[in-house]
Amino acid sequence: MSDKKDSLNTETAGMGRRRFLNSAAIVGLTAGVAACNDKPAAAPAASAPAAAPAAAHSDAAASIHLKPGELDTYYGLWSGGHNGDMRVLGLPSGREIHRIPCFVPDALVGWGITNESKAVMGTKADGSLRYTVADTHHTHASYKDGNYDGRYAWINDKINSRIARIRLDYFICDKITDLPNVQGFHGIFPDKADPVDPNINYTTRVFCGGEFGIPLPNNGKDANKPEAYRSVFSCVDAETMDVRWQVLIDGNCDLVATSYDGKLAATNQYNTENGIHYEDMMSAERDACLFFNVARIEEAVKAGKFKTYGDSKVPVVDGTHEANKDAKTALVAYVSVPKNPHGVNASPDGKYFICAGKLSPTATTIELTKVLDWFDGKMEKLDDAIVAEVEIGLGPLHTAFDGRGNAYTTLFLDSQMVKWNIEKAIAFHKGDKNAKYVVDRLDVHYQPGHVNASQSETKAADGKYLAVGCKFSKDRFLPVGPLHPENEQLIDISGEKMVLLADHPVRGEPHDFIIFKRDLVKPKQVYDLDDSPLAIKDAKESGVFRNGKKVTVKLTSQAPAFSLREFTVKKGDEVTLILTNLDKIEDLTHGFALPKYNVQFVINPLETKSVTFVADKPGVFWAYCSTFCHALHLEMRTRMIVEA
Ligand code: K7E
Ligand code: CUA
Ligand code: CA
Repeated sequence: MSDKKDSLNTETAGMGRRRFLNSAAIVGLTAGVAACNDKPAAAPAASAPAAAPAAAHSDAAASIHLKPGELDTYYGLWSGGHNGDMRVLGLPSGREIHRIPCFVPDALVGWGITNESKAVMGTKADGSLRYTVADTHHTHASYKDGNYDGRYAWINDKINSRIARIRLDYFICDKITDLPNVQGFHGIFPDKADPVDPNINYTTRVFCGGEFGIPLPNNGKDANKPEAYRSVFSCVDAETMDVRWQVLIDGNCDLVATSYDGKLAATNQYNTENGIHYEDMMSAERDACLFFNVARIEEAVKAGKFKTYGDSKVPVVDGTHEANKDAKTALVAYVSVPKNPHGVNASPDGKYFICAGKLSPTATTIELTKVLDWFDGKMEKLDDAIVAEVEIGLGPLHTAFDGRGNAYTTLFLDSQMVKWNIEKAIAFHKGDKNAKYVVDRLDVHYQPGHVNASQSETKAADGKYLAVGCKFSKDRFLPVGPLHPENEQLIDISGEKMVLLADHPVRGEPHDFIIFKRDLVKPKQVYDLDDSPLAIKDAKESGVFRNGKKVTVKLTSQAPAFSLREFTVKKGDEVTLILTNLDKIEDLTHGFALPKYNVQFVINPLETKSVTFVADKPGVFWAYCSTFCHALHLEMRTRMIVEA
């Protein structure tokens, strides 16, 4: 296919070197793997398209350069990778507007410093943080009527198996939950409706895929028994953030998708083999996409048909092959898909899940009504739910949609985006060999992983912009030493052909993101005093309040002064300082920085925060406002005096 592919390139510079690298990578990845050595020659390429017209390119490019003062039309919520936060972008400009700290401390807002943030993050008995590293991959937001409703977003931490919730009214993280029985928590997806109650047409559950098998319970006893290593699929309550239930499966979970009717959730699986080493994990020709029957699982939990492991009280139902042979009672269906698949994505028309092949050059399209037919005993062979399994290129990973029947899949090894038509792929699979399902190919730079389009995973997919997370940037930016940024590329998908619009460098390693219309969220810009039970509602309530060795300092801020000019404590006191910002004007944020005590945080209008520390160093300490707020900002200080 390479020759045909070359005719589609709009940029050819560097192509030879890249193709050389790719072939080397393929040889490494596919040694002894017949399925992958089959060049996807049968894949019909788009009919000899010319390079994108220059005029179209410059028009589209112009639309992403906003004039000063112009606002973007879309929000993007981006995984912050190892920074453990969520990035908020404006699109199409690609400007980063905000970062929401979740799993890792943040020096600007005092995340991991204030008592409130430590309560969310979790502390050890001595008050220190449990974890200060993270690896966020996947982020998704809550739904109503098949579109985002602006309530919540969620993001995972793969390292420590935690899920964080972000409130989209204040753009802050308000809860973090540990998943028990899980290591390598990877994919997340909220449900979009309740499987039983038709009145619940919004998100009430978040499903989480556990990627690494571990001995259950993981108590050091079965480390050398491969058969004891298991993975579970988890359901978290969207409101309480408690883990409702888990499903023990054969093989592993990777990424997650949910149906629009709430009946099905799915995870792709690359380690059907339950292998411990990578050679074991790629020994089988096919793996699976697992479908969870949500209503049946919840009935089984209600009926008490579950186990628990170790200290965890979370009910775990049996989703293994052995226990799920009878379709009429099965909780889980194992649909066979080619070798080590990656992403699973739900098409915006609600009909299909698409599982990308990764080590197979294919995308598998699974029709959801057929999976339900199997559960209902109306269709005998589960694999008949596969309505297309077509070759699209090398290393397919993730898929986005334009709402016009087209899918856009990243090809990691080919360093390309491929646009393909789902109904034509189904026709081709059925035997219509003239069905040209590949619509377009576009080189990206380089090795793309995640992809998402504006409104892609909603019923309101609008097919305007596509963002691609490229894992390697190589020569696309000024060199900055050995650690390269990644390259996020923006592509115009409003026409038949994809048009590359922009490169954006990004610090590693974001993985997933969503893009939605700006009017779907209505952020508040000022807190409410009642948001905190500790709020000091009147500056006159300020003061130092002693209870033995425990001292509470109550302080308010109003530009350009703190309510106390100074406060005195004694060496050895445990000091809890509570600060309310009584300024109620939008954007009037103050900071509180206390030298030598490792205290720094910001307080937004009408926000209250607190910190607790032991006054172990005698002396005078100038606490100052650390956020420029007023012409007298530098003068905005208070003195902490610690008596020896
Ligand atoms: Cu493909 Cu974590 Cu979604 Cu990365 S996973 S790319
Ligand atoms: Cu208050 Cu600067
Ligand atoms: Ca495998």
